[in-house]
Amino acid sequence: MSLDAEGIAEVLDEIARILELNGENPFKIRAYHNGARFLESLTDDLDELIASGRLAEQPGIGEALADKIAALRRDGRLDFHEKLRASLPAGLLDILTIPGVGPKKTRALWKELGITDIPGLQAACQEGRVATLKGFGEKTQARILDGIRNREAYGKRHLWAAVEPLVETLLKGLRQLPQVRMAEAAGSFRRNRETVGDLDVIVGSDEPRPIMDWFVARPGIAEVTAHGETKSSVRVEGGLQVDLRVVPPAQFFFALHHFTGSKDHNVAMRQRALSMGLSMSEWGLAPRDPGAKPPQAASEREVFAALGLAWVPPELREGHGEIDAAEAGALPDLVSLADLRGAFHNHTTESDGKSTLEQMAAAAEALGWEYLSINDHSRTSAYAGGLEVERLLRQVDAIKALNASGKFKVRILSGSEVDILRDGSLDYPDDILAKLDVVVVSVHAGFTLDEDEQTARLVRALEHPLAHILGHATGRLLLQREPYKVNLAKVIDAAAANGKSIELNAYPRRLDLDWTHWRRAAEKGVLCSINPDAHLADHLAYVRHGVNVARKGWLTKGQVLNTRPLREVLRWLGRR
Ligand code: DGT
Ligand code: CA
Ligand code: CA
Ligand code: ZN
Repeated sequence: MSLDAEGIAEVLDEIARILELNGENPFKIRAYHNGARFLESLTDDLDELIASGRLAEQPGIGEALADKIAALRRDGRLDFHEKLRASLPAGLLDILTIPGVGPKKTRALWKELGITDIPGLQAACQEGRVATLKGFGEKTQARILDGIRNREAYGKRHLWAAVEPLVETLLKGLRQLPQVRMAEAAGSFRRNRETVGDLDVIVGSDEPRPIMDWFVARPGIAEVTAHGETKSSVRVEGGLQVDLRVVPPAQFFFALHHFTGSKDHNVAMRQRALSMGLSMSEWGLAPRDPGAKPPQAASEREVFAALGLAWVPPELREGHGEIDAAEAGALPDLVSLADLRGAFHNHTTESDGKSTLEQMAAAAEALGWEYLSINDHSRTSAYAGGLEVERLLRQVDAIKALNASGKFKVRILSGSEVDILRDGSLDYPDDILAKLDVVVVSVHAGFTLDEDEQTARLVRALEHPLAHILGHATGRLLLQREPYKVNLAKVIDAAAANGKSIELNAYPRRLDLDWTHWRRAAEKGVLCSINPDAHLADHLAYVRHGVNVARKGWLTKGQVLNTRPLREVLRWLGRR
């Protein structure tokens, strides 16, 4: 593969940077930069220059550089360049991509502090070592840290819950503009994906220009990456990209449907349209017969109706059989937030929570719940203030007393988030577990067991007669920590066989068990518990995120344990 002039210029610039990192002679370094600038501004034909031998005569080029350029043109690579690259620690060139950190600074970091990659640099900044270097100081150190953080943010997806506030302000602002007829968020955000790559917003209007101008002038925008007639893109502080498209109102619902996706869903819709003699795009539905009238849509429901389908809720549009279900009238009646009557798995100040038992009870009461289960950590999770048996029993008594006091109408259930130990046994003896209303069992250590061991461990915990609910089944932290290796099919089977519930942990960074597993789990008869894992009274509201994901997993009210009234829940728990 050969390189064009621009590609060759990039290689020459990189050679110059490596030479500078190696502390080479400045004239040599400049020669490569000059060569790169020459190539970038080249208007003559490069092949002709090489073939005629005139390349070496160009200002600032010379024989040696001309040979290298010719080799890069011919082979697309250069031994000299590759050897230079190999002479450096692998992560060193990455450091150069941080704004304000050039070759000189990078060389100092490398030679003085032994820093050879970005994680090493970040750690050194956090420890304050970079500020002590000659020519750096506190300000530079802080700027480098910011640069690293932004670099990460830019490359990353974003938690759904972190994007939501922006969506709300943006839609509110758009809908107040006189030119805006309709405005909705689309894409992965509308589909309730747990993370969002970029945010897609669709507006219906006949007057796009002022909307575009308004959009790119929003506060909190770090960079305007496109400002067009009907489409603009910005990067907001924190790194999220937002794409805004304006379409004529008559196209709005077709565009909204198209840009909601997913791609797989769109492909299936387009195939269905074709089989009906229609071609489908973001512009609308066009009949193959030129004499026929194109279908119109005054709502998204009418887009689906034009294809003979019931409206598919956006969260189901993943190409997982939703179109067949829509055709058969077999779409699930999805669970909603209003269906919840309480929640399990909540922490208090007794372990690592920040709100007291009474504050938690008051918050649950304010939500109109019938019950709230307190499940502080067990003794092995000492790092999280796990409760020794004595303290757990005192908490059970305190909860009894609170319920008896009549201070709150909400019924507090006593429980624990009991550690599943390495061998799958539980962290309290059975006679203690038997005193609790709700036993949530969770893994908090031993993430590195191999898949068979981890699976056997979870299965054993689920077989424990006193366990009720498996907490955060895979231990994942979205955008932070991968799930541990475990055979979820076997875990789901074990839960079904033993009549246990699996949690849908509603903490925005967990949302574990993942939405992709719920349909199968529910079909096997596993009850879902949508649990906030609250560490603060305000966190009880996280159940909202859990409901979003439960809907994405096709779950109905009947498949979620905490939609049931207290009486039924107590019966299910074996506490009546
Ligand atoms: P993201 O941004 O990675 O979280 O995921 P999405 O689903 O928001 O993807 P994005 O922003 O690339 O595109 C938004 C929607 O637009 C996508 O779900 C479906 C539609 N779309 C985009 N590109 C294509 C395409 O090449 N083919 C089809 N059929 N649809 C597309
Ligand atoms: Ca998107
Ligand atoms: Ca997009
Ligand atoms: Zn936990």
